[in-house]
Amino acid sequence: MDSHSSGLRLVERAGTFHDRPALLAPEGAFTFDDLMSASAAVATGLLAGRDSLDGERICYLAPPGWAYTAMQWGVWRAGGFGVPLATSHPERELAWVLDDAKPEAVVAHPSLAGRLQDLTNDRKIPLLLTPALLRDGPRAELPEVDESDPALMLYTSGTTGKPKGVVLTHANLRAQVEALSEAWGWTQDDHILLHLPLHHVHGIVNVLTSALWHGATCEVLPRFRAVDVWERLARCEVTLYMAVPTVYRRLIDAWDAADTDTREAWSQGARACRLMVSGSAALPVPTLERWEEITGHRLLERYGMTEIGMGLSNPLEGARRAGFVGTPLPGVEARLVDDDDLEVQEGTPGTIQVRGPAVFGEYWHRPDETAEAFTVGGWFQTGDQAVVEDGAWRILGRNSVDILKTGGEKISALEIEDTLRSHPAVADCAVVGVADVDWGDRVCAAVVLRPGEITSAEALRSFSKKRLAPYKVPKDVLLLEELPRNAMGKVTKPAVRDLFIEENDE
Ligand code: MCA
Ligand code: AMP
Repeated sequence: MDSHSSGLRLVERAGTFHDRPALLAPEGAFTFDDLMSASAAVATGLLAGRDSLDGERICYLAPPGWAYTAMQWGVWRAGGFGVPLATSHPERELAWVLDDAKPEAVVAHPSLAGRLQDLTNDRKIPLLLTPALLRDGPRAELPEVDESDPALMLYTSGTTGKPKGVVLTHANLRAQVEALSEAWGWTQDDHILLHLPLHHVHGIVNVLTSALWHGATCEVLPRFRAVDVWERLARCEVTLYMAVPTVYRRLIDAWDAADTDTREAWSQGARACRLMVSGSAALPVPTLERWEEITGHRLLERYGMTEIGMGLSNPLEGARRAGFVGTPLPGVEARLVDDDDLEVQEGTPGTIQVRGPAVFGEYWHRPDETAEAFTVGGWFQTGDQAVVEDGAWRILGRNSVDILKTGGEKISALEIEDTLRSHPAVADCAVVGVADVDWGDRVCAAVVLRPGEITSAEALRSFSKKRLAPYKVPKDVLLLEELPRNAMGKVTKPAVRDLFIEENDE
């Protein structure tokens, strides 16, 4: 019998689900008892004789699945502060997180450890491997963990260039999960499919943690492939599905490309689900409509953010209005304000502010940015604009042109510009998001070269690829003589965007 760490409601609940299936992962099938046992082993290994990790950061890098989950829970049960690393990130991005989070140890799955070897050596951080931590052996007494302690650090892009760490406590995570529990009707009998990256709230909280909180089953795919998702749905076991609009678009394309019998089997499988959710970026109405045609499901669109978890959601029962994200979830206070921070009336656009137990407390070691993010009364300023019409919220866009959303990934145009400017041939550049049916915002860069320098769009893309997460790499690069500027000499981003639209129209 494990010594269940108490204090964490998530872990206490898991202790009551015993031999119910928790994860169907690429590594095999695992019950809640397995998860309790493996996470206790991980916690014991991380503690190495100490009473508690006392909020020390532990970074972990593992493919989505069993080792990842056992690691996350092990860090929590040892009193640690988990920092999931992104499997898609090149060394430069991983280095940024290590230097910012300053973990006491990094844990890696053997298949990914090579990426961290030099980084951890240079920084003298111990690099541990998942099999060693998962090994069976005597278990330590695990600490009491306070729910106000930090649980997860998730990196998010802001207007200030480099990503910053959002500190979410166990209490924040619990509030985020509880807000969705009733709203989306979770039960033990749910079976959810997971292929979203596990360094974001969407995959970690809405899918993985919510499933485990409810004693439901989470089936993890090694990566997203449209055909794999359809084939899993076609088995009629999945009850819940959540994804970003780009994924629904890809699923529609795969369905359109399939033969009649396959289409029928796939659609039938999708119809067996009880709920399908879209979020992380605006769901185009044509995608919503086409999905409804082929599966009978009217997608439930909701609005969230790393700093707040989920804020607004269409209803489980009742009308889901196309183009709208519903109303505040239970436990979430939300309002719309004008530039003077005064609440606006229904029908008037404003900036969304959110308050409540799910909202984060701080950006890691960034007191100034934390203070700027909140306004009088403890309201978090999301930077998103919306309007309420007939009681439902409609997202209008962001206050900043420099924050883009591509395939559900939030990125900073300024960070990409800084990277391009570090290329010796680049004199100046401007990165913009151009509306795109597949990606939402298509990342495009207009670049002016230094006099006499020669390079190609492809060379600049591969330069970026070595330094940035793949989703930040500009899809289109336009070499220009000069950037469009206003009378003050400032680059006019809407004019840059128009250049790409003209280019595509040709
Ligand atoms: C991959 N690529 C991308 C993206 N993903 N480019 C732009 N935007 C992206 N998001 C690049 C690849 O590196 C590759 O580049 C090319 O695009 C095609 O790759 P492909 O294999 O087709 O892509 P994929 O690996 O299938 O990924 C597409 C994806 C993925 C499945 C849509 O991006 C994804 O899972 N997105 C979800 C992200 C997410 O969970 N966001 C939630 C955060 P090349 O051809 O040059 O090699 S938001 C959040 O958590 C809040 C709280 C919320 O509200 O939910
Ligand atoms: P992230 O920082 O990655 O958590 O992304 C959060 C941002 O995604 C929000 O601030 C919104 O701009 C955007 N977002 C999330 N859900 C939606 C949605 N349903 N419609 C439009 N934008 C959304």
